[in-house]
Amino acid sequence: MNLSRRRFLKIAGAGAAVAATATGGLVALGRSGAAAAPRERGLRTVPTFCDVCFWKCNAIATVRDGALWKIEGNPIDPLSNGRLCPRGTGGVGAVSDPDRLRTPLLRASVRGEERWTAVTWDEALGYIAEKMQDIKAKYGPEAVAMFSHGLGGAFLKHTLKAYGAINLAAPSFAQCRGPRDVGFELTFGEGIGSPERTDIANARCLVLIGSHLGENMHNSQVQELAEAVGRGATIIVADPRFSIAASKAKHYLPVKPGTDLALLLAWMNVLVAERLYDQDYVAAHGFGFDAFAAAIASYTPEWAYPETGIAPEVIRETAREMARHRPATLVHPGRHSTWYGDDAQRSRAIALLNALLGSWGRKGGFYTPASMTVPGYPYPPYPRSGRAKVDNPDHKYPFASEAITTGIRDATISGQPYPIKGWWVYATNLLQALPDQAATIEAIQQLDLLAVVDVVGSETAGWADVVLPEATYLERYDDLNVELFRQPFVALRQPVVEPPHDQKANWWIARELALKLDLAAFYPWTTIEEYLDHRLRGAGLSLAELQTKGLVRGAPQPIYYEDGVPPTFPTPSQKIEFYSVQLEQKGFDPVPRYTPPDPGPPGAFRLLFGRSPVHTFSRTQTNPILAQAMTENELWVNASVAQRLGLATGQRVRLRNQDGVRSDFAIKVRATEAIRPDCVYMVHGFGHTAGMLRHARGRGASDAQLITAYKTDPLMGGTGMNVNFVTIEQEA
Ligand SMILES: Nc1nc2c(c(=O)[nH]1)N[C@H]1C(S)=C(S)[C@@H](COP(=O)(O)OP(=O)(O)OC[C@H]3O[C@@H](n4cnc5c(=O)[nH]c(N)nc54)[C@H](O)[C@@H]3O)O[C@H]1N2
Ligand SMILES: Nc1nc2c(c(=O)[nH]1)N[C@H]1C(S)=C(S)[C@@H](COP(=O)(O)OP(=O)(O)OC[C@H]3O[C@@H](n4cnc5c(=O)[nH]c(N)nc54)[C@H](O)[C@@H]3O)O[C@H]1N2
Ligand code: SF4
Ligand SMILES: [Mo]
Repeated sequence: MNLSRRRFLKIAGAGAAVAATATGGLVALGRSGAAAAPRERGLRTVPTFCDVCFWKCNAIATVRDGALWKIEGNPIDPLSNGRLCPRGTGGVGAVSDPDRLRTPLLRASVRGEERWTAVTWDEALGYIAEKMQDIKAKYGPEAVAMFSHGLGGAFLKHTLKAYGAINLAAPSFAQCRGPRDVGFELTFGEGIGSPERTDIANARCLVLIGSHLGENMHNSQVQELAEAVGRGATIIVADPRFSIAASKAKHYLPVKPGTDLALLLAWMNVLVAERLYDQDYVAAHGFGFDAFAAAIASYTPEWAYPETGIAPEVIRETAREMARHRPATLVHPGRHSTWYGDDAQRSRAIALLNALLGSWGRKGGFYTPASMTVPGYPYPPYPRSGRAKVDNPDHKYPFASEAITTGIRDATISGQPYPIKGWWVYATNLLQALPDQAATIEAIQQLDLLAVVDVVGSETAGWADVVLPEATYLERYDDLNVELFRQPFVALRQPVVEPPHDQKANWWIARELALKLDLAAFYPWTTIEEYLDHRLRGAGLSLAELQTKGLVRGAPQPIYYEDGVPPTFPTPSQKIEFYSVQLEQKGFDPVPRYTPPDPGPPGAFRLLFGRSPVHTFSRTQTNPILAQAMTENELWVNASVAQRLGLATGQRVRLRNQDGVRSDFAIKVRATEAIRPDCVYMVHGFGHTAGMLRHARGRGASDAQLITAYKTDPLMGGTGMNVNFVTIEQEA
């Protein structure tokens, strides 16, 4: 197909399904629904799994008279135990969201102006395929990169790999859990994964460092935290902000932001100096303990006090409390761990503290997850590339175990080590998820093609050449979820209702694209049902069974050392590495060493951010049900600071960061004792600027806009984002 821009504009004239203005007020009219079918009557239920976040709770949706009515937990689901979080229940609003994309859109003006032409799927995918073939001819297939987040990207990744693409990344590594997984891999040989292998259910002492469970609503963990509190487990929370978790804690440590590594080293110092650690466990499984002990000998609680602001007695008392309950003392590894740029080493210190407590592999600590064997679909092999990936040239970050989004962005800007000319963006809003928005836009300006697949018109979609509207998770099949958890299971996502307009499922988009790229050999199946049934039959199951039950559980397996799991540590020494020779060989500290954080400009506050229990990142603000639960975010400011600055709760302010960037929109002050005076805090995901997000635009402030600075982790390329400082400006 050869469609020029002119032809598209003509189509707009004829089809005219969308009217848009440069100021961003897009009115998507879409096509009218299909010819009226006889209306469905009565109630029916459909099991599926949630996609409002990546915990993937199994759910049962109820349809009443043909319309989606409610979503509840699936009682046979070990993840949700039959109960969803507020976002999962509010997922109903994803279907009725008034800001949904309705039809494919082609850019009709300069990038970022959000002027669009409505086109057919055939035209949109034809245009993209032609651009991709041009890029391949000029620069090679490696010049098309893909960013995605979540399970829904699986089929598009498959098409792109078949095309020859090798640069594929998700923000869940370098902007989220990467440092944590690398820190644990360096120590135990294995990462934490998702869902986290944390046995909160059986912990007698739970230590949360930042991890704000209760606001971070990852379902199973929150349920287990509530149970742990109920049965009197000791909770220790270190957080500059008095979080919901802190309100349940026996010990709350209002640690100075960025000094957690000092606290961790001092805790380890106490455990070793007072010989409170699990000596049998360390003797049996540890490598390099003596060198480790020598390296941390100077990190006493008295040393840590001026760094962290936590009194030596409190550090000693909490360390002893941890030792009292070991090995059922779980120092939670957190999830979003890209904080200060020293994050892999901080996470390694968390791993080492757990190692001293003997909690890895033990009940009440970290279990060994179980999974079922469900074979993949037999595809032809992907083409092999002679080029290296662009995100981590010359292994600059030697311990990066996944691709680095910001590395692909850097390569797109510099054209080095080779040009990147196309981006596919699936279910990620790069402008809200990556630090330094200006750099993301600069990279986009180098592209010949930016194709975005989303359910609503995100900021990133606003910069696209082509925007493709996806059916929501309640309107489509996805790939299977073969879960790694305490109890193994395989789960199915399946359509509950039909997409209301011309939205399509990712698998359909991926397959149609492949056909247009002459890659039919990579799609031996025609319908997704065929694909899913083939995979399930390989595991002795069937699609029909999963359609009825939603999930099938596998046989229970031992998950603790004490129940027969063999302790194995796939590190170079095959032991728990208290001292890391591989780090030393690459020029890094073999035992974590503390460097104080940059204090920031005088008079400015460190900008911290986190989660709301009723929203997910920047993806739920247009959902009418969840928007009603929380319309905008607030700025937590210490009460005495607020008084000094003459700020009252509810007053609207703007923020200006160290680089002079001023927040586009005003945010309400929440003056509170529940935060330290040296920092401010907001929930991430608000302050949308996209014109297409008519119902979320301008509500609250965006942390992402103010995160112009970031500090890169030298071990693995993660972007520490808690390194920005703001001053508060009163609105006239
Ligand atoms: N400033 C700042 N940056 C952060 C974070 C932060 O707290 N603050 N958190 C970091 C962390 S921990 C993570 S994991 C990442 C998260 O990063 P992302 O996953 O990129 O999160 P979102 O910004 O919510 O972008 C998700 C996009 O997917 C779209 N979407 C939702 N459902 C569907 C669907 O079914 N199909 C398609 N095609 N699209 C869909 C949404 O509309 C939205 O545009 O961000 C990281 N970056
Ligand atoms: N409702 C809801 N739940 C979610 C998500 C969501 O979008 N919505 N997203 C999910 C995802 S992908 C992730 S990664 C997780 C993120 O959730 P967590 O892994 O819990 O993320 P953190 O970055 O630890 O959370 C921020 C907390 O850290 C504190 N903090 C900030 N700086 C410091 C510091 O220097 N030291 C210490 N000790 N604490 C500090 C903040 O005050 C805040 O309480 O949440 C998950 N759960
Ligand atoms: S934790 Fe909540 S939003 Fe996430 S999958 Fe489970 S129910 Fe859905
Ligand atoms: Mo995350």
